[in-house]
Amino acid sequence: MGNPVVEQPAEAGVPDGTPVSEEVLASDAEGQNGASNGAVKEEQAAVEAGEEGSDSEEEATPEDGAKKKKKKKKKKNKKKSAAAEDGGDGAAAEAKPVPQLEQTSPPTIPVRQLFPGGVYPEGEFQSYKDDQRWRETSEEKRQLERLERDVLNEVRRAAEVHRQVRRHVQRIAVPGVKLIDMCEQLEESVRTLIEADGLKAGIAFPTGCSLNHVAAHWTPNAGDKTVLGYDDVMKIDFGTHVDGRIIDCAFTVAHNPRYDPLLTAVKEATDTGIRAAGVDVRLCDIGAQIQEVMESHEVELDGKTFQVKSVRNLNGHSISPYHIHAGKSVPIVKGGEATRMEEGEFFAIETFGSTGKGYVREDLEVSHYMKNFDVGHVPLRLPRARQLLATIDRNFSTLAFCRRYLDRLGEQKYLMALKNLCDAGVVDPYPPLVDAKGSYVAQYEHTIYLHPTRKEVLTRGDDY
Ligand SMILES: [Co+2]
Repeated sequence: MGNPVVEQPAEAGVPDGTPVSEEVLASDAEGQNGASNGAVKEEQAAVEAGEEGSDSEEEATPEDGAKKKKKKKKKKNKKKSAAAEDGGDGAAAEAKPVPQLEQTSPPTIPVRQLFPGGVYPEGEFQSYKDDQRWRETSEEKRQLERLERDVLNEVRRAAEVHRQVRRHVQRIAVPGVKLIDMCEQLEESVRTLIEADGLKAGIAFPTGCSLNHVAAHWTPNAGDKTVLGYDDVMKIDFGTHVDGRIIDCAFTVAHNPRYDPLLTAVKEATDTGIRAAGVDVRLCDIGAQIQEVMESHEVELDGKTFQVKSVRNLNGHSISPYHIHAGKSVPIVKGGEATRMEEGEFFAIETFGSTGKGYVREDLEVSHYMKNFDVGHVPLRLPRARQLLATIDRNFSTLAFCRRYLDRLGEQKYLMALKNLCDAGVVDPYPPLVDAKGSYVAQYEHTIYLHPTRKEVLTRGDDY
């Protein structure tokens, strides 16, 4: 999910945290536009199998391939010698979980049933840079890593649900599809594959399907008739969670090949951010590298050449349980904060490239809302607002939701009560974020985890 920068210079900033205006809330805009030796061996086996298995399902994306292979070569030698010291029999473990059943199309089989062993596929591992590389062989760090195995396994289940659902969405997101139908299919698939259960597992936030100059935070409200067109650039941004551990991952759909250079720019920018990320890395350094790559690209549309701009007031973010924007922002331009990433943190690395101003403002009808994470109990006088808050607490807690999610719970005529909750500061609205009309914005996003030893791109797939 997109994270707008809060502190912006005077210039028409995004009024994050300001009281909700009537206009923003109710406006009916014109639609959108263990410690045992065995565990060590298992790990080594995993590494080795990953290196040797040329036909493993977890291959890198084509453009990453060359680099990845090079890295792995180096690692391989190191690990091999470690395994030799150990007796070198690290071959036993089933390193790569392989589904025991084939997913249907559309997807209907819970991911848990596809992996009866209860072990879910790992994401793409990347080594930290130079000064943090020692972590990979540190016994202390490796021990710490074993302690988090079970939590990470469940997060990987959420990531596998994301991969399988997006596979399907990529098939149905064709010109002529009604966006509301596409979203509902996507959301139903997530609920089924993750075995949605109250706050224990489910959808993590509204399905973004923002078009063209709309960068983020747009999903259809009830009755919306928007249909995908051949010339549209659509950002599909959806989230899954298990026990509040959120997977936040997005891609862009564009059928007209004229946008390919724009999509390539953003994909490379996001991969640059992921490669730059790591324990002790300054957030501002990541932003500078992302911008450098993003803005080295151009795209020609209707005979005019545009330099692709990083959208300067959108950024990636840290993620903690039930808290999508947990406090740290990962800029996508230079000049950001010097705060550092830390071991054990989850981050959504997302970048947005635009042919417009490279700056977004709030516009259009609101669909996205989220309870303020830091607000405690607020006494509410109006019974309707109290009742709506009970529904929100029970079904979403501090996870983001949209109007359609309230509709399907049977809530009716709730807009005034929702506005009351926003005015009281209990809930915040997240209006669509738009660049200049006529411009095009693309987005790619992955969720990463900073393990004690290495980083893991949890949401990596063979698609992006
Ligand atoms: Co995000």
